[in-house]
Amino acid sequence: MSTAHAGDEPDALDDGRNAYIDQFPAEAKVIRSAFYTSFIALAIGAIFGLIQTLHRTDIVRFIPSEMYYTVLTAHGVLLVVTFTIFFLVAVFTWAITTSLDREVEDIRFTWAWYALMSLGTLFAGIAIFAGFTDAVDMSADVLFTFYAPLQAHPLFYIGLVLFVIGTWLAGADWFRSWWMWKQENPDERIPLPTFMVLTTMIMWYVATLGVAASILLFLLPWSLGLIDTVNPTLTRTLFWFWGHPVVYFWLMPAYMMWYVLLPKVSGGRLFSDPLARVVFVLFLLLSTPVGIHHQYLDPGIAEGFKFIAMTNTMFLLLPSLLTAFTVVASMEHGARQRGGTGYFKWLTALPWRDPVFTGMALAGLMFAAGGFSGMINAGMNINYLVHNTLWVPGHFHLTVGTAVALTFMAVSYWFIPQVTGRKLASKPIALVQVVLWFIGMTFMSNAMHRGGLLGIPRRTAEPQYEGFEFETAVGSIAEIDLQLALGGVLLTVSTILFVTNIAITAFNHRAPALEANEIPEPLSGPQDAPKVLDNLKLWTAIALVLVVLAYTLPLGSIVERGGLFGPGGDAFPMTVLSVELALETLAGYLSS
Ligand code: HAS
Ligand code: CU
Repeated sequence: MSTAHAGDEPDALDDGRNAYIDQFPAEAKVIRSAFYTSFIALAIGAIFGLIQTLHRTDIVRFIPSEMYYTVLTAHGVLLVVTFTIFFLVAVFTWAITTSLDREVEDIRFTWAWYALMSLGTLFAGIAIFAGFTDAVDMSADVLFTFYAPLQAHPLFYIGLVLFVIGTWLAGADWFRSWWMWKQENPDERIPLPTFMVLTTMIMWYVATLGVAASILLFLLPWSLGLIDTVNPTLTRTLFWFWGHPVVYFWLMPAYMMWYVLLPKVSGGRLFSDPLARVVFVLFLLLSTPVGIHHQYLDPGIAEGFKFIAMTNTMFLLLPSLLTAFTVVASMEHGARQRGGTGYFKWLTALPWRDPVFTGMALAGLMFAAGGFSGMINAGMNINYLVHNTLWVPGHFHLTVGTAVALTFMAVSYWFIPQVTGRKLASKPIALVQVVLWFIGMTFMSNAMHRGGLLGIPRRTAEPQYEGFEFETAVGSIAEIDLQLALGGVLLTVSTILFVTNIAITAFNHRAPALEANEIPEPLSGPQDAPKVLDNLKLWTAIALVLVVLAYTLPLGSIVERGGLFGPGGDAFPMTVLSVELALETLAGYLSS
């Protein structure tokens, strides 16, 4: 593992030879492609975001309201699936190669999963964008939560399947690297970044079982016309089986950045490697058996099961609270290395002019608020107040929309020079960009939370009901709308600054000197972590047991009550008919 103590002589630093692109030129190419794909999705997704805020607040309407769901689906899918997950695969490939200090086993395989993910995105994208025109009979206005009764064109589901298989293969690639490394280093602890990748991927393998079952057994056959009904509660439950853990699939790479890169750019070292391992193990164990907290208001699931999901969710706060502690402690260590003193005065010694640092620190700060609104969501009774209101988008624009997105943008200013060898086009603009995101999101998410408490619904082009006035205790609806729109505009400006800065960097001249691609050693290293933490088989087994415990009874009772294919729904005659039809066509074709 390439490591260096922060206090060491910067022998390898600044000689321009130890950047990632110099160490792993072939991998740098794949990583670059994944980053660029991710940023294209960000740019397009952001435009739809602006259209929505201006539409909902009735300030400017670019589209007829009937098109709102198409816009919202494109916004959601491009940002929370394409932007985040392409970014993740880039960062994870970097983490594996850097921390194991070895190339991928077969670069063609790496390109293959990248290609499969891209193809999946293309298919799903075509289905979504076709919704904008009547020229083709195709649409996928199903929102990023694509469960029944909304139905998409089969191409949308096929695209998702290819995309997910792509991520599975990516995971296989990383596991293989680790396995080969382990044969050569049987007695060594798993390097921390690799440990984070592996635990995240095991969590992902478990979680995707739900969405795979939902798409392959129900939604895809249903949209192909092979079965004529589905059980909506069942597909919703299978969706949330995956739909909650996917939020940690976005968060865990951001956490990796807070654990690995933030201490480094703060000028210090990670406070504790063992605590970081505990956090990732807890996410692996607890991310999946909580999905029902998205269904507190769903009829057809007994209260007891909801209560269990709530209890598990409250336990799941622990890894984030541990993270808050460890990450702030590491920042403090960095600040003190830089001469910071006092109880709080050390904060001023941090490198606030560095966009990589400031972006991540502001993302963390906002996540403290986002985590808090998450705790409120998670309370079963208080959830009744906020569910399906604008409060929920307020919550997730702080979490995925800031903790994750702002961290990703901030670290891009470090990564893009590393994987291209080029000089960052403008550091001051980068700094303005991250601060602007923070300010824009403060306006937008605060307004969303407040609006939600008044009962303004989410996911509608026309939030104002006719003949009904929302009552505000402070301010007015007009003022909330204005803040929402102002926030949306600032976020758009911030995105434009980000994408332009990165695009110019990609074509910029070669950086004369780049920082070395090294990860400082933690203050308390893996030698202080109990060996059992690295026992991936054990954690996988426990994670599976918890999932079985949390889901068997609810799924069983949903199927018992509503039927596997919905009340009265019977898949088999349709399937048999379609097979018969296919055989007849084939026979006709052969005999002609
Ligand atoms: Fe959530 C709904 C509960 C975290 C995303 N969530 C959503 C939806 C999304 C989402 C997208 O229980 C909407 C889905 C839809 O369309 O319907 N969420 C939680 C809880 C947490 C949580 C308990 N959510 C996330 C994360 C997301 C995300 C992370 C994306 C990445 N969420 C819910 C519930 C719902 C929900 C219900 C359903 C609502 C409904 O009714 O529909 C927890 O994981 C949060 C724990 C976090 C903390 C904060 C710790 C603080 C830290 C900051 C450290 C500070 C630093 C900076 C580093 C306890 C780590 C220091 C800086 C200095 C300058 C010193
Ligand atoms: Cu959740």
